[in-house]
Amino acid sequence: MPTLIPILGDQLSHSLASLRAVPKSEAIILMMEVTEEATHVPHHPQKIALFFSAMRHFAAELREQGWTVDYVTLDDAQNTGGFTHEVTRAAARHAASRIVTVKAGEWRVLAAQASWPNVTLLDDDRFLCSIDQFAAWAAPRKRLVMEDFYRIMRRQTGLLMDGDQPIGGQWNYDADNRKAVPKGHRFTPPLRFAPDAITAEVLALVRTRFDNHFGALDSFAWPVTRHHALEALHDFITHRLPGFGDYQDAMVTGEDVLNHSLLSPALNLGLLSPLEVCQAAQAAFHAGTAPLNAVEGFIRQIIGWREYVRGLYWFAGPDYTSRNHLNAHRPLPALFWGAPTDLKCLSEAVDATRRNAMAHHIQRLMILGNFAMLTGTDPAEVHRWYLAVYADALEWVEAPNVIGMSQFADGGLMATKPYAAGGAYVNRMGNHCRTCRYDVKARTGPTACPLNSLYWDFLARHEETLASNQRLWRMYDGWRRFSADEQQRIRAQAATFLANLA
Ligand code: FAD
Ligand code: DLZ
Repeated sequence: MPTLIPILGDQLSHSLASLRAVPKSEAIILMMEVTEEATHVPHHPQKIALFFSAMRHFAAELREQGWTVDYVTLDDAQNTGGFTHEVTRAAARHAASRIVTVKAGEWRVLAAQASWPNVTLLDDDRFLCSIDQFAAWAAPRKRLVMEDFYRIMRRQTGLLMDGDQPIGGQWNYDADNRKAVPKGHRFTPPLRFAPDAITAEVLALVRTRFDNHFGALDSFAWPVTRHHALEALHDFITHRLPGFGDYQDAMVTGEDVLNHSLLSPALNLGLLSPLEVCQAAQAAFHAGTAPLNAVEGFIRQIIGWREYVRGLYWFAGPDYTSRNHLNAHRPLPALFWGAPTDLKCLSEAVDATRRNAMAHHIQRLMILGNFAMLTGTDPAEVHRWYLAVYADALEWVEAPNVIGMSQFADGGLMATKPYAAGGAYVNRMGNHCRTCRYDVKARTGPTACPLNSLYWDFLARHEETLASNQRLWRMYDGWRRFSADEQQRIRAQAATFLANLA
């Protein structure tokens, strides 16, 4: 009797543990397009198309390699719309004696998998740090400092190491990576992948079934196969990695990508492995085609942040996404779904999200996340929005970044202080303020940048909870230096803005 191997949409790796565990001759692979996964949050149409197209291409590759694949499409009349029913149906259809599958990257789906009959759940070993290794590191610690974790990963992988010491003598070159983009600087646009027949069919399906979801579909150009993903990697290493560090935190009106890699969707679907991506970057450093600050910065995002947030997600437990340390209960403002806003930094970030199912890190953290936190938006709603709109959003990576890093809703498990900023930060890191109707220098008055009053109002509102945080002393000192009248004007300005925020 055959063994059923369900493979989920973010498990598209030919070296997947379940494919190694069962001989081809005994295996029936099951892949399922299910409504529940596409709608439990209203995913961006490009994200749904990316997953379905990559899944269909992966199934075709497996068949070419001689695997038997049972692929249930979304429009299959028998499709029940959920993983558990589809697995049960397939187990009966194939008279499977057992089910072998890799653990999902989300508590919700893991719980469903555990309910499948006669199932063996295998660890997902496509990460450099196992869940157990992270837990052993995290458990005795009071604070989970990413930099400490990162150094362990550097030593463990040997990336950019000279024996036991970091190449170049420093572990971290972040201080060199905050440059402003010179006026007129040209970035090389990333490779775009024109839809083939499989993708075109998926795009038509998604257009029909999910046309009420937020986001544009026509601009779809994501890598959907491993072959594509390797081309995208090569393109990044050649054209954008050399300048990756310099402008890592920059924002430029009209530039969606800058020197970012756009590799997160391919990494998170399993089309690329984190180690091969880092090794390609390291090779560019050794070949002299990319400087150390760029290569170290890039590798740190992957073996540092990416592994760290994954470990933290599982370490923190299944209730992590309902944490709300700052007691924030405002519904998500309509501008997140494209309602007009005069704040140029926000309209740029939301529009990039709508067009591309993507926004770069600083837009996610310091524009959208900052605005949500300053306005006291419910972190659970913020989390659901991020999970829905980004092509790379899977809960294990999205939730710690949103709940922990951007909303401080976990009370400091991840970030040592809230990433709160007023207009001065946005002005320093990019050029949006130059074409914004608001005056970034003003705190109050009809043309004052709303981020300024919101920032001070946020600090004032949370004084009891946050003022003892050493990293915020300077900010609270600044607040206390304002006269009582000025404090009152600032808070009134913020209150008016919040009252009008539909
Ligand atoms: P690059 O800037 O080129 O970075 C290279 C790679 O490093 C990325 O592809 C990614 O794999 C990894 N990386 C960088 N930063 C992080 C990070 N903080 N956490 C984990 N990996 C990181 N990343 C996701 O993959 N999925 C998400 O759903 C997601 N949600 C986020 C939400 C918020 C509020 C914030 C602040 C960050 C989020 N990130 C998420 C992290 C980061 O913004 C994206 O990984 C990055 O923007 C992807 O674009 P890129 O591939 O061009 O990244
Ligand atoms: C994101 C996504 C979507 C939109 N659709 C599917 C699907 O139809 N079938 C599938 O196997 N996976 C899909 N995924 C990815 C899953 O949501 C992801 O595998 C789980 O959340 C576990 O991380």
